[in-house]
Amino acid sequence: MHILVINGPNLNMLGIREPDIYGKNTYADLCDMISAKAEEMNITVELFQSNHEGAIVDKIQEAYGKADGIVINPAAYTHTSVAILDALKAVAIPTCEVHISDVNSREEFRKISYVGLYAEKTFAGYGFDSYTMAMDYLKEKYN
Ligand code: CA2
Repeated sequence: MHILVINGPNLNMLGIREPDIYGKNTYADLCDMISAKAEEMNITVELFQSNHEGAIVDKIQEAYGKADGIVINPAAYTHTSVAILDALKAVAIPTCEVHISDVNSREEFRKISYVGLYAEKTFAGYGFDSYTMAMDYLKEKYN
């Protein structure tokens, strides 16, 4: 099984600011944790982070026929991007949406998720564990 993990804008800044919301660990720590989890699960994983909406759309399109699952934290694009939603629908790869923080207990605008209209499951508010929970879910259902 091969899973593509996509992280959206500003998540490369993890650990640098707003530790009260996103924790003290860095993006590199997140990548290490996901890679270790993939090894333990005996699956392969590709990690991708971009601050650019179009680059995320390109990456989703490239996954067509290659990835068995997508774990995506679209970050701010969660709440705005019809383009990312359409790309996910186009490739029709099983997808989980993840968030580090509990988006439903923050500002009103964070309660709206375009990606969530396609994702079959959302894990939000579990810190970095949201990612490993999504990986477990996809493996259990699709491997
Ligand atoms: O909780 C999440 O994972 C979010 O996707 C994070 C996004 C936010 O826009 C979503 O509503 C919820 C923001 C990511 C920005 O990350 C930063 C990390 C360090 C310093 C500043 C921002």
